[in-house]
Amino acid sequence: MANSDADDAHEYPYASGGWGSVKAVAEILTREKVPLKGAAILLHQNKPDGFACVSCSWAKPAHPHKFEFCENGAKATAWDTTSKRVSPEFFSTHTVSELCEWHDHDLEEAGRLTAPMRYDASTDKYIEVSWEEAFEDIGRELGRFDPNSVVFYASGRASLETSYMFQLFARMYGTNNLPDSSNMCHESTSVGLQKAIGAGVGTIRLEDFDATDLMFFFGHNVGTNSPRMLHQLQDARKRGVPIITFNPLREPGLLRFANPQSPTEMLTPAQTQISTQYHQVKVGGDTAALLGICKTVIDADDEAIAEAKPRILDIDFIDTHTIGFKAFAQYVRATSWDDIERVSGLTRDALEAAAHAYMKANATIVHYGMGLTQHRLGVQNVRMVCNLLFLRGNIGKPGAGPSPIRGHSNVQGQRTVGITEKPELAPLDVLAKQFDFDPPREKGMNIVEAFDAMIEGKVNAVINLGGNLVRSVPDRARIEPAWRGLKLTVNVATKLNRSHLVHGAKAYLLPCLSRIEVDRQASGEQAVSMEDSTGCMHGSRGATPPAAAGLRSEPFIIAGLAKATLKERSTVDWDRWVADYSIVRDEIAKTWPDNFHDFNARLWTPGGFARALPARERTWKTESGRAEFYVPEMLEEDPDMPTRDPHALRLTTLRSDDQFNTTIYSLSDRFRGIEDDRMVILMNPDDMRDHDVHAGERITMETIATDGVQRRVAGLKLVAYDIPRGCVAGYYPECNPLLPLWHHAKESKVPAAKSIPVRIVR
Ligand SMILES: Nc1nc2c(c(=O)[nH]1)N[C@H]1C(S)=C(S)[C@@H](COP(=O)(O)OP(=O)(O)OC[C@H]3O[C@@H](n4cnc5c(=O)[nH]c(N)nc54)[C@H](O)[C@@H]3O)O[C@H]1N2
Ligand SMILES: Nc1nc2c(c(=O)[nH]1)N[C@H]1C(S)=C(S)[C@@H](COP(=O)(O)OP(=O)(O)OC[C@H]3O[C@@H](n4cnc5c(=O)[nH]c(N)nc54)[C@H](O)[C@@H]3O)O[C@H]1N2
Ligand SMILES: [Mo]
Repeated sequence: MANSDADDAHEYPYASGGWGSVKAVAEILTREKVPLKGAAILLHQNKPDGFACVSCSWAKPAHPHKFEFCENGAKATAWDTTSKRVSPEFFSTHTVSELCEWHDHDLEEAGRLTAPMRYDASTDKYIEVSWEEAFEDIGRELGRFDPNSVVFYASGRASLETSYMFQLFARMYGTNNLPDSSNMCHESTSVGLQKAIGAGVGTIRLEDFDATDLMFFFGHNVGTNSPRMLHQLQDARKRGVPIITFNPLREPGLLRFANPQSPTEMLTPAQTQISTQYHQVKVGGDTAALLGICKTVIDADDEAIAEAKPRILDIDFIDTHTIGFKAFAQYVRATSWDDIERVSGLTRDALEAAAHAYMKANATIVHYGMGLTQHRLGVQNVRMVCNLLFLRGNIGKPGAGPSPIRGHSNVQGQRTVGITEKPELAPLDVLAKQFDFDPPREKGMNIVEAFDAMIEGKVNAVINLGGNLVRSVPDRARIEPAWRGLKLTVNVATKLNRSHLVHGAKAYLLPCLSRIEVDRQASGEQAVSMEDSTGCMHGSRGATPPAAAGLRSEPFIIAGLAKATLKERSTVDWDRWVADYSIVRDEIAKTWPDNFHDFNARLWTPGGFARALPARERTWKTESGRAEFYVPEMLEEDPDMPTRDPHALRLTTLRSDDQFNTTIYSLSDRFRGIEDDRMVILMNPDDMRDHDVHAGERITMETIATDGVQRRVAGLKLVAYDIPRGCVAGYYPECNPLLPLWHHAKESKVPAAKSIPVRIVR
């Protein structure tokens, strides 16, 4: 069983941050040939009047550090400001079939797209077209389809302004088919928190870091995926706040941090220990682990009552604000420690140690990421986080609350401005009045439903606002042929990726400005905005010249598509909106006055302006009007796991230190000590012995499923790793062919990418 002491972190050669970080930034600036002048733009990153980083969604403080960016944010900036170009000449020398043979990394590494292109079947090449031609042709095609056979996908990077225009375009066209990257990510949060606290988002803000006494970290790799947050963690640690981590892998970024912005820490070996307890929970063991903590707390409260001591539970909060406590407590009492230990892979002692810290703290935050949401029972995991918080009233008071750490830089904001396939989440009546049209009322398709429909031949076209779906979604071998069967694929993108090459009968590539770039329209330079992980809205202004004269902004492209498709059916003056984005912000404010009143006036508020969040004030917009406890359906998070099969392994899929989702910066993973190879499987050495394989061997992995479909990935090199027995880890997206489309979270339909039942092929 895994230990719970984080002191023996010395086996790792690197702390996150530190000199390794500085070196990695220098390397990518050189590799991408970012002009020196360009490197200076890093100083504008995440500043109140600068641009919002295109990487993660972590909060941007009112008083930023001089360098308010991290290694990975700098890489993302370098990736966009590269001096390499994929121009029409590039395509004239490479056929699409040839490019299909390229590695994903090489496709994006080739540089920024520069001009609108259409696929030409006779030459098997992309050829340049004018923007007008592209819009006209796409509009004509869309006019031929049933709107419900068209999917409008948004990857979470596009601004609030662009996203608002995109959903309005889709709805005026006639569909709620508005899936977004959230469907593969924090949808379990949107569903779970909505039911538990009546808000689909976390409730903490930056100031809560100063008031908290304890933080939990479940299944998020902060050092790689939201590194700027290390500053707040480090400050809290300096105040003596414990951090308790649950993660199957000992992630260096969760162990120690050397601040690359602090000269003293860089010159001396001073590093902050991040996690004070580190629990290597089994993959899929979090519900059981959380339950073990709850059990200790409830038992201690029973004892306190018996001995007439002060209560451990916040009984006032439970009585006034919640329902369902009794049933939950009954379930907790009835669950045996044997089951908790078996499923979590952690000892009772370890879980009691976590519980004791929890019982001492007056205010606790629970941070979590994909390690909780991407499971068959991912929604249950989120509800378990709430159960734990409710026991001691840890929500709606300073320093306490659930903290889902979002992915893409505006993924939370896209939802806030109407990108959703669920009609009940969009203010359709308001939109109907505001724009004098009849919005579609039937439910649209989420990602899993859209791909199911595509496999059945029921989808005609996909309009992608960013993203790389043939790589990011499950079941590659089944979805690629379906994608090729589409009549039309339209990709608004900055760089070439696989989904542009595996294309529909008619295919367009519409290259857009990155938000790092100056966006000049008729009324002058434009700003856009996004919402961070803590529900604060920020303005963002581009700082570098556009990568090419032929590029257009995302609002321009959406408006062009909308005009050509909707023609006289449209009641929006799209040209006016494109000329001046502040008009779009005024419209957003009209649709959601609570969140966005005085939007333009508040756009540059240092630290952002906060959305309305009733749960923060202990107002519960749930069905019962109270915060709702939840009784878990089962301890095990993966009902598909054949737990009695001795060959079965649980595969979790991860990001490396050198990628942004499907964008692979390099093949190495510095923190995990893996060099130049992403086709790897991390495995416990004892499991290797039992499965009769050895480190360095290349194996074929296959999915265990009863649907008759063979899902295999060959050429995976085994790496001996400190990971719980029975669990293995591989990289996303390389392992996605192993993930069945139907293996997704109940209710939220998030693909269960963190627990795939697999075995080694003999
Ligand atoms: N540099 C960089 N930044 C990013 C991204 C990126 O790719 N690169 N992606 C962005 C996006 S869209 C997102 S959603 C976030 C993703 O950020 P994360 O939420 O960190 O997602 P992953 O990297 O997939 O890793 C999840 C972590 O969960 C652990 N884990 C795996 N299975 C389990 C489990 O069953 N239980 C527990 N407790 N832990 C588990 C893994 O060891 C890993 O540390 O980051 C965002 N930021
Ligand atoms: N197995 C497994 N699968 C997963 C996950 C996992 O952990 N494991 N994670 C899931 C998660 S959390 C997510 S969020 C999804 C992400 O899935 P996607 O949204 O499909 O993928 P991204 O890699 O974020 O999209 C990258 C592409 O976006 C385009 N792009 C970049 N910047 C811009 C821009 O400014 N504008 C526009 N229009 N385009 C731009 C570029 O062309 C780039 O190639 O993957 C999911 N899939
Ligand atoms: Mo994500």
